[in-house]
Amino acid sequence: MTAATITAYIGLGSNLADPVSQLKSARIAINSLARIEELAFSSFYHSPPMGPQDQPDYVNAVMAVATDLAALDLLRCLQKIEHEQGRVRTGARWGARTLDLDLLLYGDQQINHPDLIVPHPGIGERAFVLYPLQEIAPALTLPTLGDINQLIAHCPLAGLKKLA
Ligand code: ROI
Repeated sequence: MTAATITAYIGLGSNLADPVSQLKSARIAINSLARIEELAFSSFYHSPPMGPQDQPDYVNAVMAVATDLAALDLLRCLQKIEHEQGRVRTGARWGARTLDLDLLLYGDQQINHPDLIVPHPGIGERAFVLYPLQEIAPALTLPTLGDINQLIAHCPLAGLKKLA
């Protein structure tokens, strides 16, 4: 990778069609992208749905990668993997999904683009993002949001459980 290598964090989530397999396949797909290298991958976490409750529980994880892809190019790659793994956007906001890949952080950059907001909105309050993120980046400072440990201190587990 070039000198312009950035550490990015990707949130993975699924609550349909064997979520653990969905996340394992997504990890393989991300690793087979050009110009991306995995740095770390968290445990899998079981989490009750945030938002509408009439949907299955989720499995979530967070992955750190080194990349010299531009943030929007990385986003497009992640969206392509979502579609390849059968994600259908039903139009229902916050509904069940086979695979959700969120670009959580891209180095220490703040991005406000019509297609991409980084840090990903809401991550400061989401147990299913913060706990796996802390597992792989225990000393992280998030742009605009601050110390991961401070965020965790104010974020109840909300039923989040690490899978064995
Ligand atoms: N809830 C949980 N627990 N995990 C998710 O990944 C997740 N993703 C979403 C919504 C529907 C907001 N709820 C979630 O997009």
